[in-house]
Amino acid sequence: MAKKLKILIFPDPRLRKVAKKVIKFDKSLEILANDMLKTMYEANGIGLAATQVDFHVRLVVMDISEDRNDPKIFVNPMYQVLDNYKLYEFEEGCLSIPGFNEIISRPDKIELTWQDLTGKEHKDYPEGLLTVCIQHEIDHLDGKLMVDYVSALKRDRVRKRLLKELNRK
Ligand code: GNR
Ligand code: NI
Repeated sequence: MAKKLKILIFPDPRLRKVAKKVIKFDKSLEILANDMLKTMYEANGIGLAATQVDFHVRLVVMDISEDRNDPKIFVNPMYQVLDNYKLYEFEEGCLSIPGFNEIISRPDKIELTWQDLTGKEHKDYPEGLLTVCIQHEIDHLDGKLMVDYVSALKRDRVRKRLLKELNRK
C-alpha cells in the first residue's frame, strides 16, 4: 500500500536542494511516485515535487482535475517558453508554505517534455492551470519557491510565522 510522506515546510534548507535527473526507471521510482500521489491527495494539493518530501530526484506528480481522479506523473520534466508567450497572473499556494497565497506571473505558453515511469519520452503544449502548476513544480526541483518571487519583506514575514509555528509543535 502507498505510504503518506512528510512534507517539508519553508524555511527548511532541504527545500533548496537541486534534484538529480532520474536515470533508473525501476520499481523504487514507481513506489515513490505512488507514495507522492497519496501524500498529495491527503493534503488536498494539485501537485507535488519529490523535493517537498525530501527525495532529491526529478519527479513530479499532479492532479488538476475537478473530481481528483486523473493522476499524472512527470519524470525529468523540462520546459521551454514559446516565443509568443504572455505573462499570466495566477494566485498560487504551496503545500510547503502553508497559509501563504500570492499572485505570481508566469509565461502562459510552454513546450513541455517529460518521461513516464517506463522512461518513454513525451511532449505537449499545456494550457491554463497545468502550465502554471508544472512551472511551480519544476521550480521545486531546482530549489526555488514561490516566496522567491515576492518582496523580501513578505518572505521574511512568512518565514518568521512558520518558524514560530514549528517551535510551538
Ligand atoms: O496545491 C497546490 N496548488 C497550487 C495552486 C496554484 C498554483 C500551484 C499550486 S501547486 C500546490 C501544491 C504544491 O505545493 N506543489 O508544489
Ligand atoms: Ni509547491
